[in-house]
Amino acid sequence: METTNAETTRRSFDAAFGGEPDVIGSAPGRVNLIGEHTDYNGGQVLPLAIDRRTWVAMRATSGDASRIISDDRSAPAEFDARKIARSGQWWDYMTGVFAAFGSSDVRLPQVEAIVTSDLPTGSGLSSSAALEVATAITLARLVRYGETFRDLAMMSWRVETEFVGVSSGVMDQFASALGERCHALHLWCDTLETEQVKMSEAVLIFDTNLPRSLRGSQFNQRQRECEEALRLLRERDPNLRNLASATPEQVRAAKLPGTLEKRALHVAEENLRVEKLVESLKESGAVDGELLYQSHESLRSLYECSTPELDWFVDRAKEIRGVRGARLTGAGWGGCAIAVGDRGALDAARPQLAGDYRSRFGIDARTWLTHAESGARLEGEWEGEAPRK
Ligand code: NG1
Repeated sequence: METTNAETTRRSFDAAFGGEPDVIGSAPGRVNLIGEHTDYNGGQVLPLAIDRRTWVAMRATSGDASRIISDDRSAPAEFDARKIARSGQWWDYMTGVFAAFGSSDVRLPQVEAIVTSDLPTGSGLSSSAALEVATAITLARLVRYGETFRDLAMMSWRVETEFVGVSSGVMDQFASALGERCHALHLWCDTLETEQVKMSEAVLIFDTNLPRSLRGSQFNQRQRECEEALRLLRERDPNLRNLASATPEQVRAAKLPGTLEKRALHVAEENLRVEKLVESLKESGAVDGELLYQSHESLRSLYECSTPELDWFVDRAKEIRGVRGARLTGAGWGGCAIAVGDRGALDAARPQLAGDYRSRFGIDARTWLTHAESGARLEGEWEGEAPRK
């Protein structure tokens, strides 16, 4: 993918609309280090913002229609910023943000905007959250809305769940908005408390490039199973806050029907693993890789969201010297896995892993070496001005 940055975005804006944008904002994708399928169960997660991002350059116009162009050559969006309707198109992630601003007291101008990105879509790196958050901070600056990045992350999450209609937890938007360079974001998804945890290790992202056809239906089914498990656990303990706050002992003692017990055990144990991994990072600055392997095994056998391709990657990663841990990341049923360890070893292993994967499954994997990067930001001269982190 071509190099994209604030400057190339500014030039693309000039080429498309003539002249300078009023504001440029950007927001990154994310990978989750640990804490999988815990966010919508009120648990803890530990994502990091990655070094791939989406930029939005925007200018207010006096016309009576708005126009957004995307550099990936998908159809441009034309809409009335004051009368937003859901379209089922890619720009819903952006116009949903306009709708959210419009429902507060802010009078929105019409806009011209361009979107550029070096973040792959549809791979489980949260390109949709990046687009929502980049739009939210850019529009907030344009209309001088006094919200914090945290508020804008919440707003972006509501766009995803209520406007676009994808039910998910808050992890993606928070990671994209609040991530910091060389830190993972420890987020409690029930209280929305956050903590920055130092994390300077290299992360290899391995995209299995599998069609995620089962993901939607299976993900929704898991959410329903978790709700049902929580309902049954509450019959014994009405004060149980959420599924992630149940202890593994409590889950076992409840003698839930087999499938529900497996789902609930994964969530309860995974939540504890997040705490342990945070401890290991604070104590030694290194990721306890064993916890990543345990997380994967639990996702495979209890949550049943892995695939042979993801399992293959984790098994292969174990054989590489310098790799300390690996697991699937994101919802599963395809998508990405990660390996953490020595940067040189991870980088050197990429061609071999991709080649072996191709021989084994006949699919071209994509790999990226990444690290914790800064979350959403206003670019250039707008840097440091409201909205605030
Ligand atoms: P992916 O598969 O990376 O989109 C999804 C959810 C997250 C979280 C993880 C599982 C969406 C947009 N995101 O991530 O909020 O629930 O699964 O931990 O559905």
